[in-house]
Amino acid sequence: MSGLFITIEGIEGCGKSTQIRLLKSHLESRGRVVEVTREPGGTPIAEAIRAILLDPANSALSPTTELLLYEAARAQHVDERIRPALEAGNVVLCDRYADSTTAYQGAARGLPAASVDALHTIATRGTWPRLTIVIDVPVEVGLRRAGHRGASDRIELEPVEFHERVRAEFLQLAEREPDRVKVVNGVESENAVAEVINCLVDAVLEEPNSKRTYVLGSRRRRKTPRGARNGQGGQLRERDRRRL
Ligand code: T5A
Repeated sequence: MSGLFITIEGIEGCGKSTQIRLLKSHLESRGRVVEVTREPGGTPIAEAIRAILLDPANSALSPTTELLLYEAARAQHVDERIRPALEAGNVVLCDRYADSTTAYQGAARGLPAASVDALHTIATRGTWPRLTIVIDVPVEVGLRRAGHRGASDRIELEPVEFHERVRAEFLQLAEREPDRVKVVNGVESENAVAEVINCLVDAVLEEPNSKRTYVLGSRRRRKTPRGARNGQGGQLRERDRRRL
């Protein structure tokens, strides 16, 4: 694949959509064809799954069902939209991707990391971003910004501690995969945040094509041992990965 896959992550209201809009213009000014998409969603089927996932009326959704629905939406999105765009040589800017599942369903809901990773392998078919930008803001800032938009969705209604666990996991992801995951301070002004992101993206654009897409089996692994979060999870994960 010759395209460039970039994902933007962070807690609710951190400024992802705003920065994706600005980054799209920056990339287009450099002559790149850019496809903007989001998760959950990005295709009609995945958007239909999104409606189920975010509807506050679906409070009975079990954590396992939630996990499987996010991954099902992702599988459709990868096959129908992300891989074709990358194969066409485009830049794909995706508002959230598999790291969100690791943070929300894994760390915050407490589902086993081994199961989450195994489902990532199936849903992404090894399609991983070259660059993931985590826009970091304190939870109260993110929720306040998100709150200005009006009615909260099902996940925004989770308690503050849930969002703190999400934020902590995004920061840990950056420590575990420093080459792929970069943290940007989202409390700065929109333009100041955009400037930092543009620099990070420009650095990747200057790399040779061969470095640009990530395959799960070759992701640069964590400094901290697997299973640090979930006890036996580390061993299970390695077993699962070998089997898949
Ligand atoms: N989810 C998702 C999972 O649980 N598992 C998964 O696997 C996946 C993929 C998706 C939900 O699903 C969950 C996570 C989410 O809860 P969503 O509608 O996509 O839902 O919600 P969010 O991703 O949280 O998107 P938001 O629209 O809430 O936030 P954004 O895009 O981060 O923020 P943005 O850019 O819309 O900005 C929010 C407000 O802040 C202002 C903007 O103008 C806007 O008003 N703002 C700033 N203000 C001051 N300074 C800045 N630097 C600012 N940047 C933006």
